[in-house]
Amino acid sequence: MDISKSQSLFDRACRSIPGGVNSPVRAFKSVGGTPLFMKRAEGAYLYDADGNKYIDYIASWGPMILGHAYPSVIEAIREKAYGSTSFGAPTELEIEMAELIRSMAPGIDMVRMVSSGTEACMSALRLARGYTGRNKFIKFEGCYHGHADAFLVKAGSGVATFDIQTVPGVTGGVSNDTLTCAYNDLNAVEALLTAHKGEIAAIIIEPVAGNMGCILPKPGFLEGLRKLCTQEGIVLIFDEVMTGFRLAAGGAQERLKINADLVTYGKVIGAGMPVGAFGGRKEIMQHIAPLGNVYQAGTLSGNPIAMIAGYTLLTELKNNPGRFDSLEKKTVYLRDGLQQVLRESGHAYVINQLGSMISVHFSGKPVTNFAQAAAADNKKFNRFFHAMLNRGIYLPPSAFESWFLNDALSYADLDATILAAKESLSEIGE
Ligand code: HOZ
Repeated sequence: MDISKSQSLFDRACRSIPGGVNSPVRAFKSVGGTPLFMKRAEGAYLYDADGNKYIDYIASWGPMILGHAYPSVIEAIREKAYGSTSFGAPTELEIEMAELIRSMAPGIDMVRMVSSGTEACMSALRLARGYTGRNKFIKFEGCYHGHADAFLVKAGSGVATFDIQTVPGVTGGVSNDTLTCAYNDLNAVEALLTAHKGEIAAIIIEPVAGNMGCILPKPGFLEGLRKLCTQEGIVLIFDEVMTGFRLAAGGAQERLKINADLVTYGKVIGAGMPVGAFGGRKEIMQHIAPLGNVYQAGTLSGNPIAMIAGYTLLTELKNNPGRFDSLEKKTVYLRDGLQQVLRESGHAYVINQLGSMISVHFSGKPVTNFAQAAAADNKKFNRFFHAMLNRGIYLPPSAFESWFLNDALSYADLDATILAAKESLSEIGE
């Protein structure tokens, strides 16, 4: 495969952009090789600068639920842009967007728009602290809630991919208030609550984790967190940046039938435009400025282009709930096909899947937390990644990321992916 244009773009990028990329995971640093520079994408396919075509399993890390360049979304953006790209003043569309989110996601009395998932999580944490008057919070090892200082402790995604133990620049003063324990370990949470009685403002969690590969909550785990939070007056925050409007119209809350107190969303609600939001119970949300004193603001918040893109995508999802079934059927088809070729290959493997999130860990043991994900043969994943890429399949360039399916994928694409996996597995060696 000729990737000479990507190679020369990367060389050029490295002269002006740190590491040649604007977000670390996409640098391919852990899997090795040259990151591919994309030119365009349509439906289920990505096209790089050299004109190579790939079946996409990243979906811009979640939002392209119906595929890239979805016609009604593109048309809505085009039309809206003629009316200006930003006002810094309120618009009716923001109310419509808030009402739409409330009508789809359970337990959202009020919602505040921001510009990214990072902002959503950082603002939700500030709000939880302001509301409870407490400083500490619990996050889970391998969960990633964006790059705000407080969350860069035992974080997943790029922090795990590059094995960064402590992030220079995050002060002890900040990280001392971040308590961590293993995903799916309710006893560890209880121990932290006992040790820090009355000090914990929030527990934040990805209800289905997507930043250490895909990892599912064990039965009873989220229910246990819900109960503990209610008992102790702790704000339960679901980070639904990946799961929101993907696992169901009402996200993980609907799919898993558990309500959080606050929920954070990201790129999905902008159909891939830079946007995020946090919302939840009125009793808590009313502490946000200008109703309350927990300050949070942004000129780009509620940006008209981001709003119309997200509004169009979410409306499509709301009006066609069959799209979630279709997506899930495709994911189960892929899972079963991968399972068969993995079994035949003799490689030890674990596939975790829920809805349209799925990932493969090369491990002989169940993968239910970060330590288990890290103990898998991730060097083998890196070889698998390249073997798949050479066959035109674009997986996340790290074992610590979930794969995301989009509904533009055809069954022929899935068959091609399964065949590529079969060939790749025999190529990568032990
Ligand atoms: N942190 C993102 C995945 N969990 C990757 C972002 C990107 O490189 O676009």
